[in-house]
Amino acid sequence: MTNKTTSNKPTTAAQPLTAEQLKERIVRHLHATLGTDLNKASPQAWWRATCAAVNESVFDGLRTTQREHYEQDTRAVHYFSLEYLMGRLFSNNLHNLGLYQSAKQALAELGHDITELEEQEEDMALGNGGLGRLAACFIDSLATMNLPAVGYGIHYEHGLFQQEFQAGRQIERPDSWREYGNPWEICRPESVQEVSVYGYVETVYDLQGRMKKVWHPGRIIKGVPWDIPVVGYHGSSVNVLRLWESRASDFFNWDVFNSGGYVDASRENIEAETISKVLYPNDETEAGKELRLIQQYFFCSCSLKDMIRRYKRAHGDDWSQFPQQVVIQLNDTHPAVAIPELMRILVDRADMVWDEAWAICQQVFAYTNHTLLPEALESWSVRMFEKVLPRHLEIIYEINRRFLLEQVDVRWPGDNDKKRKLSIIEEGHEPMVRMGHLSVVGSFRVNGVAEVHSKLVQSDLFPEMVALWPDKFTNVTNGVTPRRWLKACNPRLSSMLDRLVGTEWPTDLKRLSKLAAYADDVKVQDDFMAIKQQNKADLAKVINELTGVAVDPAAIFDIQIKRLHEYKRQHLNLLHILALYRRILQNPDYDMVPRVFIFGAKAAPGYKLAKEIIYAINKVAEKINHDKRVKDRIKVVFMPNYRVTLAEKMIPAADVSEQISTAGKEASGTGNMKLALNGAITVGTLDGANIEIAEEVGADNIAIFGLTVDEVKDLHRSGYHSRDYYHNNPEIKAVLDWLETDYFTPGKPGELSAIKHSLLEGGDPYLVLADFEAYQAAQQQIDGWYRDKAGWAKKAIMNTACVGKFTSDRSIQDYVDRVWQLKPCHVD
Ligand code: CR6
Repeated sequence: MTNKTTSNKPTTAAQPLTAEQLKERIVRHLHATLGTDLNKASPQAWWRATCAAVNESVFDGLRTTQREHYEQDTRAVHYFSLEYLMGRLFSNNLHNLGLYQSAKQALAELGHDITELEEQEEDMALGNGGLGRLAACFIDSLATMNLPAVGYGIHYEHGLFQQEFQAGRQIERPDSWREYGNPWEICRPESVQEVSVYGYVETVYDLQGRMKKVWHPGRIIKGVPWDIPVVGYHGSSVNVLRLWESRASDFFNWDVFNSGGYVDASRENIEAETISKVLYPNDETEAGKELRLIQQYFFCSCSLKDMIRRYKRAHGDDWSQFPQQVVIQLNDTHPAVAIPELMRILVDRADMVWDEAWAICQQVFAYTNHTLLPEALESWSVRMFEKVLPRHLEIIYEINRRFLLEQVDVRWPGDNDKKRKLSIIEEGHEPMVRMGHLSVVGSFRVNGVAEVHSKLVQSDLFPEMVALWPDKFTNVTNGVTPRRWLKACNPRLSSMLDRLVGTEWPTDLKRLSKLAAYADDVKVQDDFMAIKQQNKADLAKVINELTGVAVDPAAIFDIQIKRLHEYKRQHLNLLHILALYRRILQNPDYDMVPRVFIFGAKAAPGYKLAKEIIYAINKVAEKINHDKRVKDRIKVVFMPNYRVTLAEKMIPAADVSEQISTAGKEASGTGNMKLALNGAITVGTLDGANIEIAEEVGADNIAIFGLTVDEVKDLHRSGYHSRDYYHNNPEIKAVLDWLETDYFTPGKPGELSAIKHSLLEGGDPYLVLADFEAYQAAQQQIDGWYRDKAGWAKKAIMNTACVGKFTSDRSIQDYVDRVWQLKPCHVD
C-alpha cells in the first residue's frame, strides 16, 4: 500500500484565523453572499454569513484532503448508513477548526452573541436515535484520526418529525430542516448516478453460448449527491458525508412529456422524488414497506457506483486491487442489499465469473449488528423483493443455494433442520428474505456494539454461523465523540479539565483518568459541583421556557433521554415517581432529597403504547407539579421535541442518568456514555455498555440494580407471572390501580390504564414489575448518596475521570484493528 503512514495523532491546527480576519470574512459574505448590509441583516443572515466565512476554511481542508487521498491512492472505509443524526454543525465545525474563540470575539465585536446565532440553525435530524447518532460520532472520529473515509446515506427532505404536546399527547409535525437551504452542503451534479427498479429479468445466450441474465428495469431514478464536509478536530483531514437525493430521470420524463403526458410526467417526478422525501420514524421496528426497500436499494446502488467510478479512475478495469482499496461497513442490515447489488455489477455488468465476484464481495463487506429485538430484525417478503428487485432476488437465491450446499451441507450433511435455520430465505406461508443472514454470509466480519451484546449475537442470534466461521465474529463497543459531547456542550467543565489534565483530552480521552487524583480534593470537588450547578441553572431556564415549569437547580436532576420504547422502561421510572408521590401523600414529612425527573423521548408515530406512556407521564407531571402537598420534593418534566440540540443542553446538567432497560435488550446505549462523561451517576441495569461503564467507574460510583441477562432468561424459562408482583407488593398494586382512576385525568377514569393493562394482562414482557423493588432500592441509594455532598462530588468526578474508554476514537481504532485494516493519511 502506498499510504503515507504516520501515526494517527492529529496534527495541530494550521495557524488559526484571528478574530479580525474572521470579521473581515463575515462582513464580506454578508455583502457578497447574502446580499445584505450590516445595518439591516437579520440574525439568520449573520449566521449564514458566518457559516460562509467558516466554509472558506472547511473547503480548503476538503480540497487538500481529497487531493491527498487521490494522490496516495489510499484504502478507505465506506460507511453505509440509512441514518446520520448530525444535529447542528456550526459550533462543531468552529471547535474542530479551532476557531470557536475567534468567531465568538469577531461576532461580539460585530454586536452579536455567538450562542444566539447558534440558535438559527435547524438540527440535521436524519436519524432516529442511537444508531444514527453513532454514525455521526464515527465520521467525526474518522476525520479526526486522519482516516480516509466516506459516509454514504440519504439526503432526506424531511428528517425525524418534530414533536409537540397537545393536552399531553404527542403530535408529529414535519421536519423541514433545509426549507431555506443548508449552508454546509454542496451539490455535485457531476457525480449524478442512475438507479433502476422494478421490471423483469430475461435469460439470453451470448455468441459463445454462455447464459446471461438481462434485467429490463421498469423505472430509472436519478441520484443527486449532496456533500457535507466532515471536519476533523484540530487535524487537517476534512472527509465527506455524501447523501443521495432522488429525482426523476430526465430520460424517462422526456419520453412521457413529449407524448403529451405532462401530468403523467409530473406523477413520475413525484414518485421518484418520494424515495428520499422522508426518514422512516421507526427505531427498532421494521415496517416492511416497499418504499423503505427502495430507499435502501437506491442509496446502496448510488454509493457503490460512486465508489466504483472513483476506483476506476485510478485502476481502470483491473478489479484485482478493489478489495485492497475498499471496505464497506454496513450499519445494521439496512444497507445489506448492497451485497447482491455488488454481485450484480460484477457478474452482469463486468462479466466476472461468480466465484471471483463472490470472493471480492466477501473481502469488502463488514456488518454491524445493533439489535437482538425480533421486531427489528429485517426481513422482506420474497414477493415484494421480486417485484422491486427481480434480478437481486435471483442473485440472493444463488448466494443461498451455494451457501447451503458448500457450507451448511458440508458441515452438517443431510441436516435439513440446520438448512432451514440458516437459509437466507425463510420458508413459510409468506417466504421472506432474512437480511441478517444475508449480511453474515456476505461479510468477512460481524460485530456487536458492546461486549455483552456481541456475546448474545453469537450465542442466541447466529450460533450456527459462529460454528461455521468462528473468526468472523467480534465486538466493537460503541463510543461517543468527546468533541461534541464534552468540549462543545460543556464549556465550563472543559476549561476546568484543560487546567487539571491538560488540553489533549479531546483526542486522548484516557487522559481524563488524571482527574481521579483530585477526586478527594475539596477545592476540585467544589469547582466541579459549582459547574454542575451553573449548568443546572442554565437547563432550568430552558425547562421553564419549553414547559412553563419552574424547577430548583438545588434539586437532583434525574434524566432519562432516549427513544420511547417499552424495553427502555420509561414506565418503570414513572411507577417509581408515583410510588414516591404516594409516600409523600401518606406521610407529609416523607424525607427525600428534592428531585426533578426530566424526560426527553419521541415515540414512533404508530407505536400506541409508547404514546400512552408519554401521555401518562405528562398527566402525572401536571398533577404532581401543581400539588402543594408535595412541597417541591418532586417535579416532573417532559421536554418536548427531544433531539441532539436539546441533549447538548440536558447532558451537562444531569446528576442522575437513567439507564434502566431490561437486561439483554439494549444492545449498547450511547446516552449512558455521554451522561457519565459529564459527571452524572448512572442508575442502571447490567445491560449493554452499562456493564462496561460499571467496570470502568467501579461499583462505588454507579447504582446497579435488577435482573441480569441470565436471570431474565431463567425467569422467562420458569414462567413469569407479573400478577404475583402486583398482588404481593402493595406499592405496585396501589400505583397501578391509581392509574386506572380519574385522579390524574379528572372526569376521565381509565385514560391511563394502558400501562397497567400491558403489565398485567399483557404479561409485562419487559419485566417492569420484576425489577421494580430493586429499582426503588437503587433510587433510595442515590438519595442517600446525594445527602453526602463531598461523597457525591467524588462519585461525579470519578465518572468523568473513568470513562475515557468510551470515546468514539477508541471504537474507530477497534474497527481499524479488528475489521478495516486502515492506515491514517496525513494531509498538509
Ligand atoms: N436503537 C441500539 O438499540 C445502540 C445503538 C447504536 C440501537 C442501541 O442500544 O446503542 O443502536 N439499535 O449501536 C438500532 O438502532 C437497531 C438503537 O439506536
